[in-house]
Amino acid sequence: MAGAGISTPSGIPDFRSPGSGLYSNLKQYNLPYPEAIFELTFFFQNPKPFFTLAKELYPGNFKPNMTHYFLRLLHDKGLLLRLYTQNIDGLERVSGIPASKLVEAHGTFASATCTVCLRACPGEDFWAAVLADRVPCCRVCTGIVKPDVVFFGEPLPERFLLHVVDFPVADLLLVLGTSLEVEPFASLSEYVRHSVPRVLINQAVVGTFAWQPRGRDVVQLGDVVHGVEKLVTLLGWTEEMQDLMRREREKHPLHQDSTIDSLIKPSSSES
Ligand code: CNA
Repeated sequence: MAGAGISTPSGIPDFRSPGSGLYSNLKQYNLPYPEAIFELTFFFQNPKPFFTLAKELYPGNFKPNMTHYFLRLLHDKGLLLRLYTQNIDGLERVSGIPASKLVEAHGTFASATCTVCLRACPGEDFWAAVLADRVPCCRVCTGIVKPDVVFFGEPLPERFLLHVVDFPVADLLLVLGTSLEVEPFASLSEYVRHSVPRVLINQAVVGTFAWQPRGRDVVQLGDVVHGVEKLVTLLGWTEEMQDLMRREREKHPLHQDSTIDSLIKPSSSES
């Protein structure tokens, strides 16, 4: 299970970290409250803040870090049953984990749909508009096109139901970089058998690790990359990890050296 904390080392802020989190940095958008950026009612009134965020998360602006590549290595070794992620940045896909192994529980920017006629919108149309600071509209009916990111109150993708078959057969649960505050995702951490070790690597003790800990829980506090590095060393996988990262970084050089700073500090014309 993964959350925004696995992508902060790639330069994408999480939601809830005080000071650096996205929610505490959205004031300049005059949102009635931070969560409004992911609410349909607000989106239809003013889609601009959301599309500013979308532009920042344009595939290619950020690259996976060691945590994503560690999960990829688990897959290469045949050890990854499934990766349940709350992230919408697509870095799990970029790291080379196949879609069949992924449950993007809160959706993805990889596809987009018209909010009126529900037709799929070609990615190139959608991104051309977003990168030009225009609100993307459907070619057919001119309705606003929204990426397939799950907003508050929207149903989760059908693949989320895979948890019914995955969690009872898992023999290890890794929980990485999440506050375990968003349901129903957070409760997945309780669905592995009680004999199964659960490993939390996070800045803070969260969710059931805090209020209903189990005897075989392991908690590694601090930076997620540091925690993963430690695990990789203990497993004796350091060299393989470095080889994989070297190969992948050659394949995926950054399109541009961007950070999400421009979202946090928009130009005065936008504020
Ligand atoms: P969150 O609620 O913001 O929590 C993040 C957690 O990660 C917190 O407990 C932090 O302490 C911890 N954390 C942050 N950085 C690190 C680090 N370097 N090392 C260790 N721990 C760290 O995020 P969740 O994912 O739990 O919340 C669910 C929301 C966040 C989902 O709906 C996502 O779509 C959404 N989100 C996604 C992204 C992304 O795609 N990268 C970014 C921001 C928010």
